[in-house]
Amino acid sequence: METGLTILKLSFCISLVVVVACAQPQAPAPWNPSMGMRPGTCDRYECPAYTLVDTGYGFEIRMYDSAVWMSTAPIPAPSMTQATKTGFQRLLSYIKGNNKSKTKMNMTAPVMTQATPGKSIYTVSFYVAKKNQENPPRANGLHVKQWKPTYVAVRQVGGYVTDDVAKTEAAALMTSLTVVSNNGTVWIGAIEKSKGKSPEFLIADYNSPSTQTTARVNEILVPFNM
Ligand SMILES: *[C@@H]1O[C@H](CO)[C@@H](O)[C@H](O)[C@H]1NC(C)=O
Ligand SMILES: *[C@@H]1O[C@H](CO)[C@@H](O)[C@H](O)[C@H]1NC(C)=O
Ligand SMILES: CC(=O)N[C@H]1CO[C@H](CO)[C@@H](O)[C@@H]1O
Repeated sequence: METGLTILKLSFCISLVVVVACAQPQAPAPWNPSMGMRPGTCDRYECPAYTLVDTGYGFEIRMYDSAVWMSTAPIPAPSMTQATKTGFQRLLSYIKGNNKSKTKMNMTAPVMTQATPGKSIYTVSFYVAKKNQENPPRANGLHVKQWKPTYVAVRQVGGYVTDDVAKTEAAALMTSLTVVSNNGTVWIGAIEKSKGKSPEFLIADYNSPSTQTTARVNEILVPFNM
């Protein structure tokens, strides 16, 4: 009887433990847990420079150098993928010389898309090649954005990033940042503190439209201040 009760108590405890364990936030397994996969496009095109600050399971913390980016005006679109395509066409035309000084510029990567929370409006940006950083040609409908050195939490994602994938992966990135990193830091605190000052997240697309699904490298970026 006594033993029976103990077993009952024990199994009750075990099921409690299981319930508690299940209630913990669980990030989907990262596509690339080791991270640090250099997108192939960065061998052909100039990519913005950064310093790797820290790594952890499914994330990287980078410090991007100060740089000039070119951004579209907000684009209303039915989806992020559509907005990225539309924005990319505008920026491509810009670097091909459709600008006020008719300057041709080198292609760069990635194309960054920023969603406006709760709205189907997106901003698409492009890193300006080093040669044109000092004096980026102006163009109708495009804005020059000077980025200060910025901390960014990054998660790499394969395939095509739809709005739903972006939301799931951004949430997974946040969950992964609640865990101690390789250098012993828990980064989520700094990120939550700078919420509101930085955009929620950006999607970096490194692929040309013809890149096979399996070879596509995208990144979810969450900028933050320290
Ligand atoms: C593109 O980059 C190459 C190599 O850095 C450079 O020689 C060339 O002048 C650049 N072209 C333009 C249009 O900026
Ligand atoms: C981890 O890296 C960050 C950024 O360089 C640094 O601020 C922090 O002190 C490091 N933490 C440890 C425990 O080394
Ligand atoms: C998009 C844009 O601003 N295009 C301009 C590029 O430069 C030419 C020539 O000056 C202008 O006609 C375009 O309006």
